[in-house]
Amino acid sequence: PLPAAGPAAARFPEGFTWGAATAAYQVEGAAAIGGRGPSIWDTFCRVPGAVHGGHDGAVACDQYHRYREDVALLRDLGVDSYRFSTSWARVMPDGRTVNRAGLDYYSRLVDELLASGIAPWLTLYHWDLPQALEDSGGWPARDTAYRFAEYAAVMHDALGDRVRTWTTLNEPWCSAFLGYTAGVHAPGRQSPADGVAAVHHLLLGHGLALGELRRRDAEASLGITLNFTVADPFDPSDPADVNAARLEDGFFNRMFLDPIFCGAYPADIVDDVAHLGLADHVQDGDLDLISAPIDVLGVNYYNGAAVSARPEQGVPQGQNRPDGVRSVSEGPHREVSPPQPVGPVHPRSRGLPTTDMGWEVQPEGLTRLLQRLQADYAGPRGVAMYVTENGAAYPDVVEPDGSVDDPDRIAYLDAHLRAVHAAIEDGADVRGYFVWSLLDNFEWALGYSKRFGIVRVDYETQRRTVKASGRWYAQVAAANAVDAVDAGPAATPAGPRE
Ligand code: PNW
Repeated sequence: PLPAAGPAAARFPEGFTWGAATAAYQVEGAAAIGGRGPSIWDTFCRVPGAVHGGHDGAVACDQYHRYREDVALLRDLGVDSYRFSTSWARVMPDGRTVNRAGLDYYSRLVDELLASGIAPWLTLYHWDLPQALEDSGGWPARDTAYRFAEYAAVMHDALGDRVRTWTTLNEPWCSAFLGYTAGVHAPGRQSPADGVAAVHHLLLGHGLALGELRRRDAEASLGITLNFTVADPFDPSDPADVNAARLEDGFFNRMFLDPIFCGAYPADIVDDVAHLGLADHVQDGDLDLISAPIDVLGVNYYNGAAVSARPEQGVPQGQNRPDGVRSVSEGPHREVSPPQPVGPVHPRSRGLPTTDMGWEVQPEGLTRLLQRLQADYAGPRGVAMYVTENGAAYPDVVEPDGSVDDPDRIAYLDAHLRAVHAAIEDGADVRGYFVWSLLDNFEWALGYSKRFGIVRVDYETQRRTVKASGRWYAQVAAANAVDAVDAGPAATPAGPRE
């Protein structure tokens, strides 16, 4: 057939991975079942005002009991890989002692995936620290990094015969700065010094865990997932805004990329945080562990931001952030500092369309990000990149017949996949894409109020309904291409396989 008007088909390289992602606390539920211990998110959810509506992950999507159904969904969608995280507190309820029943759950999940032809992509840490380890100091304490390495070893001993891709941490920026500096995520501390200490000990934990995994398994693909922004000065002619963009890029991106890929914290940021004691935590040999070679870099991208040294008129410090801080700033606990331990950095609206999170939709930022990572970090080290999260929250339209229309999500995914494709055309070594998320789920401080799924979850009945975006994604995965014909909000829902 003749190509339709509009954007051309974007065909992905042979063997490109099509996946979907979730995280343990956001989907599993069964918080008190099978010997699981409490994590910092169980505790945080009970702090009045911390989480929208007082929601928690006690039941979530009940994936612990419904994993067979969810794996069947993945198979019907035709994806190759499932990115999930394991709950440290399920496997080691006090952070130290192994709980067989917890390991058995992940073993069943992995077997079910493999039996369905879906590769498990395992993340060891997606924010749910065992509460016992928070009680002994949490990530600002060096000991937590050694406990994390022990946990990695336990997981590999149990699943290493079947799981071939392992990532250590998901988004340490969020753990450190949303959890320990802004206080909008668990454990809710508000300390710039704790945030900086947490950065180093999270990265040290990554390095130590990497060593344990590598020692056991020379063949596996090992890596880490980071979340990135693309920071532009709001007014490029204003040196104060240029400095704000430097800080935003420095704390979000370079503070993690530079130690991992270059074995050193960025010099400008080291100066900026000198008064917060970063150097006191860094011991001889730490940066060698942190910069040990990885095979894969997980790239999470939702949006970039224009930042300024001056706040938008009428928008107080710390609000209008790309992290949902605005939406959770009503409670008593929530009068927060911004996540950067050093400022001023104020995100400023560019008037772009926004998602239900208030995040600006900026697909070209993803192309620029991947180009930069290829040129400056992953490329020179021969590290393959995977987009491990990308997606959007939008309110669904549930039709009278129960079907779910989500044209905005299709448009978002279509535009971002084209942005990935453009980066690949330009030489970026991107090997796969995981949509966030397979399911609507517990969106952290925003509870169940935001829906990211390509599959809708009815939280009353736990019924799953594949949304129009899910059917669209299945077609894309099957074709290995974003097609001109079914692009954009006017997409016609079709069966999962054609
Ligand atoms: C990621 N930011 O969180 C997480 O990995 C997911 O668990 C989460 O559900 C998803 O994105 C959607 O929020 C982020 O402030 C939280 O830039 C905050 C930011 C980025 C990602």
